[in-house]
Amino acid sequence: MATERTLILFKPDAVQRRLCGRLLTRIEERGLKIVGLKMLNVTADLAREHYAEHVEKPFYPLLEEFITAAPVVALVVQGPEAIRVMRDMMGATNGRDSAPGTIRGDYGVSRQMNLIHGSDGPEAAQRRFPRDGRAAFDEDSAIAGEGFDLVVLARDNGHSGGHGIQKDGAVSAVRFRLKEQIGVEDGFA
Ligand code: D4T
Repeated sequence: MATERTLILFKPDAVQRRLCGRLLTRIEERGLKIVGLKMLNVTADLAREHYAEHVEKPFYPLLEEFITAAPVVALVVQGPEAIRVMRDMMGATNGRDSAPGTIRGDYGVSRQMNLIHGSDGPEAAQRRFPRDGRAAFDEDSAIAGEGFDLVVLARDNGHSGGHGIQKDGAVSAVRFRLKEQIGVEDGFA
């Protein structure tokens, strides 16, 4: 039984719907340990890196628009087989296919606005928090609570207002689509 670390994102819809506390609670109550946490804006560059396997797919432009349009909460979660345990807790990609009791199955019916991301394997976990100079989630620094700003600062190219709130236009775009798709207003207005 391996102790693992996995990168989890609470996506913009989870943040805007004020679900972060509930999601953190579920993770902690399961017995997993949060070893780092940061709110950040995902830039277009970071989105392309994060979703490298999807960049050429037809749904990617909308996915990038969604994931970059408002803040996410990124966390590193540690525990026994944490990658698989988190994936099981998240449920199927499409909220409509997710079993009740899973995060996506309990809180959503959307495929794109599916609340949460979790690394799907050690390779993805590694790639998605790389260990080069701009790594945010280096294992040792995560434990120490250091390093979390690095990827954000390196990638924060003036896109945000400095506190994780993006330009009005981008937020409005997500607000509109959230309201249209799940009937929930933006939380940062
Ligand atoms: P992530 O990567 O966000 O944890 O989600 P999954 O691992 O469960 O699902 P994925 O990689 O197949 O998809 C990534 C992301 O793209 C969105 N998506 C997916 C979308 O908007 N339209 C689509 O047709 C598909 C397949 C949802 C999750």
